[in-house]
Amino acid sequence: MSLPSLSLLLSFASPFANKVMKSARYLDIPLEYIEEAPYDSTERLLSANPLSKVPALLIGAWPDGGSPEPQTIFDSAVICHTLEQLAQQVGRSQELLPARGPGRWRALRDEALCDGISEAALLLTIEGRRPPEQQSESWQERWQAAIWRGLADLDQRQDEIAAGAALPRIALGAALDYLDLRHADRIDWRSRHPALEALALRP
Ligand SMILES: N[C@@H](CCC(=O)N[C@@H](CS)C(=O)NCC(=O)O)C(=O)O
Repeated sequence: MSLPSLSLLLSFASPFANKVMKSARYLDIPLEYIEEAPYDSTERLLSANPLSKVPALLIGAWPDGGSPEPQTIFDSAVICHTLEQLAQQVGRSQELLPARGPGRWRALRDEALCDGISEAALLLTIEGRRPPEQQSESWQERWQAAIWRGLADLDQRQDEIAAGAALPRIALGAALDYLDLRHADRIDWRSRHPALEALALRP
């Protein structure tokens, strides 16, 4: 069995797209990248995701025919879980998450935690682009506090996470990359949580 054609609509700055790109590399699945500016809401993006968000995955034709119709998948968690299933179907041995049981639930929780850090960091970016007089100090403090609590929680459980599944560590790598890209001035995570560098997976 071979893989269908796989195209990822993405913005290279998006932490969620970064997570999907890293996961695909980890699974050794080739993706075609199609750059989209999500805030332009192009027809192509809207037909893939009515929410106008990246990343979105276009699953095209299967080379051997007789397989499912082309379809689009979002959001990043669903895309990563789908890529893992495709990888298994073609006999790849790498695993993003345990198949079932408490190990899977813990990994999904920690994927959500790292995605939540990325989401709070994204909200900080968007807020920072509003005119200064419209920016809310209290929301920015709340998002920053959520980021710091999330990072501290991962740091405290570093042994458990290091011994666990790949996907939360990939999602952490994407979140930390995004913090460096957009918020290096105010979120110096390396000083407070130096152990996170080695915990993050960046295939
Ligand atoms: N939960 C989604 C979040 C995706 C997301 O928020 N993407 C941002 C870019 S980083 C976006 O496309 N925003 C456009 C918008 O909100 O209109 C995921 O994991 O894929």
